[in-house]
Amino acid sequence: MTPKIIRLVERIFKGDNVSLSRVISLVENESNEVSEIMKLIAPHLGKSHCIGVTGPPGVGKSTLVDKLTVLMRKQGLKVGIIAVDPSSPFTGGAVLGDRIRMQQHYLDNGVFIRSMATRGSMGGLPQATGSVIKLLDAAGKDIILIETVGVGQSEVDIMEKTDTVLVVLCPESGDAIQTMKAGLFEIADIFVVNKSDHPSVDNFIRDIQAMLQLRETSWWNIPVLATEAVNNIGIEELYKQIQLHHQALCKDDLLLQRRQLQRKQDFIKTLERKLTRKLLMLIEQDGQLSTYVDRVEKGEIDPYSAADEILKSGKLLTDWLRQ
Ligand SMILES: Nc1nc2c(ncn2[C@@H]2O[C@H](COP(=O)(O)OP(=O)(O)OP(=O)(O)O)[C@@H](O)[C@H]2O)c(=O)[nH]1
Ligand SMILES: [Mg+2]
Repeated sequence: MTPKIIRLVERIFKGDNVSLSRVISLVENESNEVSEIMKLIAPHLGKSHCIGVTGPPGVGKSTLVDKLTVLMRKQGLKVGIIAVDPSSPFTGGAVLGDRIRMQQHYLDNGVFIRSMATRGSMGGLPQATGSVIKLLDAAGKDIILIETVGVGQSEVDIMEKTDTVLVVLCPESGDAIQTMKAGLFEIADIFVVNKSDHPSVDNFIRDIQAMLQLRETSWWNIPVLATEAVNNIGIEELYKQIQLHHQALCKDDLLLQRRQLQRKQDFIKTLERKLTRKLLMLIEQDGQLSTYVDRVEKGEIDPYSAADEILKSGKLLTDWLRQ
């Protein structure tokens, strides 16, 4: 272990947000120190309550995160916010009003805000998201809020990485059926119908409740809550439900099971990433392997037979992996 890295990680444990920012950048840039950092923080994980806030663009996710943060800070909780969205007000890309609204949190040492771009992640969450959550957890944040725009692959990702998922909709965001199609229905622990000042809010809520009744009952009754985030209406009830969900998770050991599953998936994905990187490197360097690539390119052998031959030749594979 490098003393410099050990010192940096120790500063994170003490709650130093500047060091935390630096390490997050290292992780985002896939720097060589990342493995060492992740090893050092591993024994300190699992304390934060991680909340995903997802939904279509413009439904009021950032406004909700802002208002929830105010309540959490009133309780003295340390809050980490990850905004996976380049146009979010957290990144400064949005209209002036939003930026002014967030400024109170920027001045508050108990709130750490970080934005991440979705580039290169094939529609899912950025690859570093899981590691950034861990860093915030190790830094002693009681609550981690992750705002993502609910489109495509990110739904599954957010469910795998968080404890409680809020799906935020608004009556303007299309009908409830559309939401179900978008894959948002399966992942919600709590439905938030924001912009409840909209005239068709009651119908919208009824539609969602009707669809929820078709689902099998489980250990948790998914609430459908109306909020008007911009005017701070319904936020306390929402926070109460978030806490109830967390308590229910803890009571039945479900949180433990969810964490175990997360660790398993994390391990498999890390291994997969490392093996892929190694394989790509070997294809460049190893004569025998690049011959296979050549033959596949020329159509002399089909990709499946080539892959099978390589895998069957156990010795070749172990030699390669050892390199
Ligand atoms: N009428 C009304 N407007 C709201 C409400 N909540 C938020 N807004 C407004 O809706 C707009 C979008 O809010 P954001 O919080 O930025 O929405 P978002 O979901 O984070 O948007 P993206 O991050 O761009 O997907 C802003 O102008 C808010 O002021 C509400 O309850 N009622
Ligand atoms: Mg936003």
